[in-house]
Amino acid sequence: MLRQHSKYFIKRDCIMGYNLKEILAKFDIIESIEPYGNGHINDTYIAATDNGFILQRINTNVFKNPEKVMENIENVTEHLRKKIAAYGGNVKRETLTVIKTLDGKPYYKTEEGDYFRMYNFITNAVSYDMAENPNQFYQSAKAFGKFQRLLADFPAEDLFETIPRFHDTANRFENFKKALAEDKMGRAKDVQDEINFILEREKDCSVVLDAMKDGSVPVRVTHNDTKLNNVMLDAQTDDGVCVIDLDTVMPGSLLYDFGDSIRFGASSATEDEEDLSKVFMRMELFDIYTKGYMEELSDVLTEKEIELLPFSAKLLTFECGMRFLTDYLEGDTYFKIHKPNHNLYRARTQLKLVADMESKMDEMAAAVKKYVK
Ligand code: ADP
Ligand code: GN1
Ligand code: MG
Repeated sequence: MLRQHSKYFIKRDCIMGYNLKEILAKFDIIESIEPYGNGHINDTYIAATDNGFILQRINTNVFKNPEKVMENIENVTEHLRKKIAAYGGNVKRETLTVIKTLDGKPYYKTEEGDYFRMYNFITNAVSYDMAENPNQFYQSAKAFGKFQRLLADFPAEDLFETIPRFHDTANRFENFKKALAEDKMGRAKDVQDEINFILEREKDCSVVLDAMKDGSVPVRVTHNDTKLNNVMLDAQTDDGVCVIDLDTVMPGSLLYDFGDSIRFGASSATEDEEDLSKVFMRMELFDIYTKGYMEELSDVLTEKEIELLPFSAKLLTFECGMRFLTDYLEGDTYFKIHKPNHNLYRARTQLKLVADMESKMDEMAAAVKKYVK
């Protein structure tokens, strides 16, 4: 929709009510601009094509403190840049670079209070909503694993919690129950099966939280949003190039990162597939992701982390399904939707995946075992 209309709006230097040409000028860039990407949260635009720039409007409904978000991202990318330079990598391609405004700020705040930021465009690289072949998914595992390794010595206490309790699944469960009790839109009556499916699984919510409390699962600096489309792969070789979407880099568990990657990338279908008969977890993709991740990280994983890898896939899928259904019950205020009932379709794929994963826990554990050194 947005794409169809973009040319019309570009003629007026204005997209969706934002005068983006004027905003680009604040970063000292005058180029053509159009909507870009498939993220659910921020508004993303591409400015020019060759060695271009990515302009994003930060979603301040989701990120209440965008200035702190940018402070985190500057600190994290600075840390990554030093590491990449030390091993002789390409600092312009292997991490995001925040482009400052003419007055030296990492964002531009409009008079209306919108926050825009600019990144270098990662050239000759692609992000996928679904892997075209298993190797792409394997490469994404290596990229996220490497990201984890490079940030292992980043001081977690220096990071601002951009979304409090982001992967606190027990708290997500409470929020779900609240949305259900309020039933603002009168939608609960139509989704009783999905609701019951979630309510039956309350006990799963605290497993990782408890393990973090007793220390068997350590707190690490994690990405927390490790969807396949948050990593750029080389357009020719499919090698991992750059982990992007750094808004939620926060202290967390490595299980969140592993689990969320499996949730999204090991599915046989897209996140919003309406035909549920097409949706299941592809065991060969779970296997190859585990291989790539373990190649990068097997020496740092604790015994408990290894034990919980299969469970984390189910947990993060459950959590995401619950979040989609919560948003559906609340009237679609969090995730961007592109059609009626979009969040419901998304919730259904996640719950279908959870059920499938439950039947494959032993197979997943066996796959993990193959890659433990
Ligand atoms: P959201 O938080 O909404 O998911 P992202 O930061 O993930 O936003 O950006 C959305 C999409 O835009 C990504 O999936 C990717 O395809 C593209 N993108 C984002 N940043 C860059 C970049 N620096 N270079 C190239 N493409 C990018
Ligand atoms: C959102 O921003 P994006 O599209 O990469 C969401 C994730 C969800 C994901 C589901 C900040 O990710 O937590 O898992 O959608 N990001 C935020 O697709 O809430
Ligand atoms: Mg994204």
